[in-house]
Amino acid sequence: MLILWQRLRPSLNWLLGLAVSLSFVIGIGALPLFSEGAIAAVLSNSEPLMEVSVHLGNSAEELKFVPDHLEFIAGRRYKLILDNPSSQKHYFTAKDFADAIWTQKVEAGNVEVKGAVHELELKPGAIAEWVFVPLKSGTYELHCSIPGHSEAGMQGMLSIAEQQPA
Ligand SMILES: [Cu+2]
Repeated sequence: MLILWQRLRPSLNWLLGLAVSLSFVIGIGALPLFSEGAIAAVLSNSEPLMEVSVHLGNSAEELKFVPDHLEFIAGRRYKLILDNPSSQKHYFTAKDFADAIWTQKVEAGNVEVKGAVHELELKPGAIAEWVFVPLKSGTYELHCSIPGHSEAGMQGMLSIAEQQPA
């Protein structure tokens, strides 16, 4: 399953939102028919959406992510809810992590963004929801890219565990 996702990932990044037609676009011979079903299963409601929250900073203006370590399981679908309870803007910058997941969408306010995302900027009081499927297991770094913030402690770890056999 994981190997399948790893093989699919680059295609998915190019063709976000076109999951069902993917097999046709790439060529039926290149991908087994199973892939279409696998994507559909993850996108369908039968796959529960796991909600995880992370705060960028806090009301005491400490420069940290709360929590600063998040764990995901490959192949599941997540909604990561980011908010900024502090009075200054912060970034959620996780480029390698973003390359290890398939982003379905990011929702903020009345806007829904589809496509690969590597970094989000949250102004004070902002909330964003990032819906994605982790694909590649590993441990990835997270930081805020505002000068000085990472050095002051605004960094963290995002890990993706291999999917357990059913
Ligand atoms: Cu920051």
